[in-house]
Amino acid sequence: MKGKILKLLKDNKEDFISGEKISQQLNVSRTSIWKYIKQLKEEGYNIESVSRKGYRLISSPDILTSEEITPYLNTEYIGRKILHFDSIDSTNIKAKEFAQRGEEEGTVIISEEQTKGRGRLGRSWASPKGEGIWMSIILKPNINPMDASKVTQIGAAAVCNSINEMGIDALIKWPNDIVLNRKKVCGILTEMSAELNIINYIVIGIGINANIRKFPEDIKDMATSLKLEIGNTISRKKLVGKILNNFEELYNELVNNNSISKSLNICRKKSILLGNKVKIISRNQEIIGKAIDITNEGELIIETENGKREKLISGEVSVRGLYGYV
Ligand code: BT5
Repeated sequence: MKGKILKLLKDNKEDFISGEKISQQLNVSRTSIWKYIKQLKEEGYNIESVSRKGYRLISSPDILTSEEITPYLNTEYIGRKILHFDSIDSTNIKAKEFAQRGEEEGTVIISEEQTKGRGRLGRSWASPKGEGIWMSIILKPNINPMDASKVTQIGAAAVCNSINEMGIDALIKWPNDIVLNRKKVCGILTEMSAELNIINYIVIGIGINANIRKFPEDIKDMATSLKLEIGNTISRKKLVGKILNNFEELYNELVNNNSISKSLNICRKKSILLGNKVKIISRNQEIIGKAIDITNEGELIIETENGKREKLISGEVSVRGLYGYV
């Protein structure tokens, strides 16, 4: 009901809408309307109330709720349900709990802040309040569990495309980073629950440093935000809308045609690695070589100094350039 009242206010932004009209249109009592308006005000909506005239929405807060994101969506099922939190440990952890309990494919968990944001291999992810996009999408594809890492490539392509659509020239560092001016602006963490042959669910967590102004000392040299690079505050809800739209289109190719060719084309075209010398750091060794290509399966091909070619599956290794971080 709160969402419906908000929609009425948004649709009548130019004028006051009377309590009576809201009550008639939504079949809700005047007292309830008053309570919902109070809640909306607490969430940061600036709503003018004038007796005998009614209510008028003056401004909306910059929060990533379903009501704020839905107007930017043209998806069928991705993001049609958004669960928004003010502060939680990690959207991936929450998404896995929901997926486990039967939550449908496409549901998105977003939090303004994560207190235990997670990176790969138990690393942590800085997720300050209101300054980033910390979200996870629940997926239930009918694909081979071996192909789950392809979802990371889809996510990277969707994020990179969306940032590019905002006129910002981001690149992809295989397999899971988006990079701007040689610093990390986004990380992706794909997690899965599966049996031998079937996937129970996949959770793809996307963390974007949208409007972060200052980073902790330990990552300040490798991390950046869109705001720091372009000098403007960006609209987080618009960017979330774009990402979910792009994601659905690219993900549909995987579920319908068992292919990620569109995503891979973006990953290749926007790769910061291809053609460059890179250092592969795996658990027990380091390899130096040239990044040659990304295969149709999403693996990175490296040519080592003795001319040998190696295929790397995402998640297996970290890739760093020889100079600096990327
Ligand atoms: C990643 O791991 O890049 C995956 C990050 C995924 C974060 C999202 S946010 C929503 C969802 N919920 C979660 O709990 N996680 C996902 P990895 O490649 O392992 O990189 C982690 C490393 O990046 C850390 O060890 C730091 O060095 C660095 N780092 C931490 N926070 C960062 C930030 N905000 N921006 C850039 N780099 C960061």
